Amino acid sequence: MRRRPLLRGLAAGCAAVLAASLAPVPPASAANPVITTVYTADPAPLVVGNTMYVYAGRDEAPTGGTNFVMREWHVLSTTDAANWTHHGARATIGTFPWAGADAWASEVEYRNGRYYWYTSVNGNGPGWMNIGVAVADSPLGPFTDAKGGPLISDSTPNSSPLNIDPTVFVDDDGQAYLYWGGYWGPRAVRLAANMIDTVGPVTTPQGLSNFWEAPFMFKRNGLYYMIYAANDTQGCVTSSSYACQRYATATNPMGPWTHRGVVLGQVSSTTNHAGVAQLNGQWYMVYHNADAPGGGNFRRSVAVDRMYFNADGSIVPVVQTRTGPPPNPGGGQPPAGTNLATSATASTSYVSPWENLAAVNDGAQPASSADRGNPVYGNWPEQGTQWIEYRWPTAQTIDRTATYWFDDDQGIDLPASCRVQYWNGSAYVDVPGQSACGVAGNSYNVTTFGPVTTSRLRLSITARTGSSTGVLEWMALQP
Ligand code: FUB
Repeated sequence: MRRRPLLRGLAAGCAAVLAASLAPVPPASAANPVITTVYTADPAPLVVGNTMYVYAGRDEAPTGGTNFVMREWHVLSTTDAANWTHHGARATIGTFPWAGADAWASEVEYRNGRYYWYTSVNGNGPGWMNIGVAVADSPLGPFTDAKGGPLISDSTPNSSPLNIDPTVFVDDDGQAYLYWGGYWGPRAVRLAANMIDTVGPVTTPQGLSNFWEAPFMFKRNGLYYMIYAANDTQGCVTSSSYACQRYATATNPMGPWTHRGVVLGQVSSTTNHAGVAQLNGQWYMVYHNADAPGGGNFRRSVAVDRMYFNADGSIVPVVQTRTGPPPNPGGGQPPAGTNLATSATASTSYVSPWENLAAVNDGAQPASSADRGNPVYGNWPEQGTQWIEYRWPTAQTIDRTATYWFDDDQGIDLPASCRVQYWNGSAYVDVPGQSACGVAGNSYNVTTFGPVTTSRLRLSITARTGSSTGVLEWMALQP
């Protein structure tokens, strides 16, 4: 097995197990690194509603240390990508009775009401690093060992030269995939529905050019993305002791992958480990560096910055900042007034069978246009102009509506345009004098007009070319 200086400091023998500290620390101010009270590394984000949780290992190496000293996995969270709460250690080596050292990179994935924390950890048995899995009913735990032994170990057929850095992705059809690996050895396998067993052979994914370690998988607009650490000097890093993040895309979750370039350049620590998530409608990369006071290669800290996509799905290389992103609270407050929509009967030109028309007037408060925390209305795969409509048993007087659009970043996009209409006794016509029918995401779009008295109000929605549309909430307000 080849080793390079980057990982020469192995914390073998670190059997001390620290009790998890469950007391949250008050929000830190917006800046990179996001917290400086402890050193944190290998961040993996998970968005639940309008909260981004980041699962990270804790670096405990002393000043000048040349080995990893890692015994705990911590949780950080934010609702705006700028202000962070440190929730302390939520899992430790002691969470896995069969393990003894090296709480290396991890990731949490949600499935069927449970949160599965996949970890790199050194077992007490033969071999070196393993993938373990703990489970909890909440993103903050308490987490307990889900399996009683490693999910992946050196004895797993075709395992990686270094079994570390798990990334788990659950696709829309419910199939889960595990990728992991180090020492240039990426590996992939399907997971069973229970999330703690593998199904089928371990494969070696193709196309992850210059893969070194630290894969992270996500999906956007139907395309699968894998970011991963590479350490080549062909456009990646100045010295192969360091690493960058390259990325590849695929139309199948098991690959083959097409390498697309560097997405995060060299950072101030030798290791480079990152994850990607969308919060309140905006994309972010979390990664680590050595920028905290007293920081170093074994005293790393988590940072966050915005991530942008080009129209062709390629990623604009992330710009590392010391300020971090501006606050993105998302949501937006609904306009004041009596919402007559909640007493109306809704109908539509089309609703996808797996979506729910009742979403439009259920009174739920969206966290963002991507929020699936409450029912959503969508009309995929229909395109062109679609409509939703309210009817009341008796005429109502209305002078404004407020629309919160749904945008799943896949087949459903923000619309090109919309109009508010009412039934004039023989046809639907535009409500006269209406202000612009807004199509912004992540907020309520208020359309005002002179009071109209009607028992039938319609929102006519015209999609962007090639897309369908959706609505999280459509309010009809009394003057
Ligand atoms: O933090 C320990 C190891 O360093 C991780 O597992 C790797 O990804 C690298 O960041």
